Amino acid sequence: MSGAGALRVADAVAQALREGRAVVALETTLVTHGLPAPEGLAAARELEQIVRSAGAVPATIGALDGGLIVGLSPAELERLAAEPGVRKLNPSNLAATLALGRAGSTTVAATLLAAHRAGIRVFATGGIGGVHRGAALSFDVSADLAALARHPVAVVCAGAKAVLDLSKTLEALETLGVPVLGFGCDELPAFYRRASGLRLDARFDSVSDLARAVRLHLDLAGGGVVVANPVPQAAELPQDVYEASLSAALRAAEAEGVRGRDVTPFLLERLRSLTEDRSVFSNRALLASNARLAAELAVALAAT
Ligand code: PSU
Ligand code: MN
Repeated sequence: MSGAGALRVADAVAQALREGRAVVALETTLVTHGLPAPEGLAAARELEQIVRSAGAVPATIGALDGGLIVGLSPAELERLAAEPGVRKLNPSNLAATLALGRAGSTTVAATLLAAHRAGIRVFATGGIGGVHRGAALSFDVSADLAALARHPVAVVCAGAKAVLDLSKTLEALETLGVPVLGFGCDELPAFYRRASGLRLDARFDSVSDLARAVRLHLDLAGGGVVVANPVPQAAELPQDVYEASLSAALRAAEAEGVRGRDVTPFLLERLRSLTEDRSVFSNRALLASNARLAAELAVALAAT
């Protein structure tokens, strides 16, 4: 282990970074809050394996025993997945959780922070957070957006979660100077669906072209970039299932008065039960696809 302050970088990750080899950061909120147990732990292990098979070193990130760990060991990952009451961490509750020595899983925002501090440039997740529906009244905008503006890391995702207001999310990313680069797509993907009707500025069809654009942005702008990779076709939720379950889940959240950090996990769990686990199948498939692309991107960035 190495690192300053609370940051603890696993030896394999630190060594790969020193040698300029490809490293991919992975988050853990999807393990503890995004997928039902035991799917979360299984997904985390699978993603690490995919990253390795594509020639990169995985660095799964989480908080345990007062440390922000970059590269959880298999035993630490298992502990985090099993621990009751794991906190969902973003930059606003990270330090307090570390100071109290409590366990925490990192959202995209907290993972970006840790990846940046450790010197990792590529990160794979499912979907980023963004502007929630009804944000005009609730002010609920994910900390992921501000973190994307601040940390020069490329986040490979299947767009923003469909439970969000996607058009406002895209507007906010533009305001923050965060590019959204489509990989094999012209529109912002909608997580469970390949398209949203919202056009992107740029499309790339090869990893080497994508890597060139990512490198230019990271070097020039000092902030992050979103790489939008649509869910594989075979794992897309059918349009009717998607629309019916999404509106029912949103109505339930409204009726039950769910607020703040609980909104995303609540909606994901509702979608799971409403779609009879098909949303979880889509989620697992898009995560795997994102991990593969992120590893290829990291390899391309390391090679030049
Ligand atoms: N996408 C998923 N499952 C998740 C998340 C995203 O399919 O659990 C998590 C990510 O960690 C993301 C977080 O950063 O939800 C956003 O939460 P909030 O909207 O409260 O910022
Ligand atoms: Mn929120």
